[in-house]
Amino acid sequence: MELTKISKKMSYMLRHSTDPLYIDLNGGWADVNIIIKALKERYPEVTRSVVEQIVAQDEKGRYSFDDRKTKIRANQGHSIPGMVIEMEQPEPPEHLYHGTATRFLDSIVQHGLIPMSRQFVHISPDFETAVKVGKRHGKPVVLIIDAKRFVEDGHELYLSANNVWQAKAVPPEYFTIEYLN
Ligand code: HQG
Repeated sequence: MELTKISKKMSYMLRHSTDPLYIDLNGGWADVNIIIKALKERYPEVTRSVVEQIVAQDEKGRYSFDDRKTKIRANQGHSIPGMVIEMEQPEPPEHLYHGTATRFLDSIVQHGLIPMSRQFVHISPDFETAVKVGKRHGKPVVLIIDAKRFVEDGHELYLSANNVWQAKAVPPEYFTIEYLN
């Protein structure tokens, strides 16, 4: 069974679909049965146990069930306007990391980090993860973010349920560029 393809479709529905049947803007929760029904239209083999398997095995922890397992949500990465996902705001470590591609650097240095098509700029807890994220876009480069100073200066920094830090924007004075060999 094509679990990755099914997961991509589900991720799209939970993060980007504007069909109000699927998702509650307040919290990002969707009814599991509605999601299964929608997935079945494309992948008839989908059952509740397939969805449970995808949630349990996702290598980035992209999804959560609610306590009763009647609702499901993506933990981060949404683009739906007005959707509010509950996130913690723990004290950050001194530094966090944003992986990107060298071809974006000119613009990033000029404008700072902005969310582009998502609701938030995604920020990794460690350097290696940032390199992986950057590689998705081309030749990777890592921005080292002064997370502690960023928060001390009054900027909001959130932590998603699957350990991805998120900010509305990161101005250039809060990062330095670490080129990779
Ligand atoms: C760049 C994956 C030009 C930004 C990963 C990034 C991650 C700018 C790209 C998650 C810019 C947006 C997110 C500016 C930012 N000018 N480019 N001013 N500001 N950018 O994919 O962080 O598989 O939306 O550096 O694991 O790469 O979706 O964000 O390169 O956690 O679950 O614009 O996606 O997770 O790209 O990745 P993306 P991202 P999932």
